Amino acid sequence: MEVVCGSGVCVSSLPRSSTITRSTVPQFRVSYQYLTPFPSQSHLFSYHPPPYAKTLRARTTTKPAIFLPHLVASLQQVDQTYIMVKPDGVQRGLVGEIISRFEKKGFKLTGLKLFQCSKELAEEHYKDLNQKSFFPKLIDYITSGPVVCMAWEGVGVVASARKLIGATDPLQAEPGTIRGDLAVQTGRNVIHGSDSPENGKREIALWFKEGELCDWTPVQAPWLRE
Ligand code: D4T
Repeated sequence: MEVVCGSGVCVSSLPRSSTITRSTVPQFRVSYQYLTPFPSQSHLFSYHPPPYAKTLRARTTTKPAIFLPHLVASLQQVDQTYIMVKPDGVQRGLVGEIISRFEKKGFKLTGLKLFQCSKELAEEHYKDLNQKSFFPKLIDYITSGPVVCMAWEGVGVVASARKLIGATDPLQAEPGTIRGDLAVQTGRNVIHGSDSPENGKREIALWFKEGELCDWTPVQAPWLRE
């Protein structure tokens, strides 16, 4: 499979500070307006020339090709993650500290509520673990008091949130992570974060009702992403 980079000038080979202009990539006009997110991965395997391409000396390829700007765009995909301050985090007064870490990182909060969850909801949330010996204790713990449910949005938010949270066992979690700084035991590890973009969507749908999420644009957005 070939990566198409305009006239053979590979964008990733340019110095970081390079501005991509017609002079750096003379045969195709590459501009950031083509770096918008695409809904389907299939877009990575085709190149649809801009309307004015007929006037340019267009190169054709018969091989399946990944067009680099499309690939870059796919890496810019906005994801959602479900973050939950567990009952120990609420009881210990860590809610503000935890929210603050995600805010300071630059992710967007789209849902937030204090909530006493039912046994059924906790069991559905952790259904993948229902054969584990610790499952009954886990359900008791999650339902032992209110939790704070949050939906966060951003490019790479799922993986980044897992890094901010740290390892499941707080004693193994790096200092600087939430669990590394604020907890000492797996059974009281203060916070949950979705482990994949798919689970992010699933868990947000599970914990939030329609109308509880807020679609908004933070004023700081242009100061976070170019
Ligand atoms: P969550 O899902 O709460 O974000 O935790 P992790 O993703 O980091 O870890 P996990 O799914 O393996 O575990 C879910 C939950 O179960 C508790 N647990 C886990 C426990 O009480 N004893 C254990 O031995 C393990 C592995 C802690 C987190």
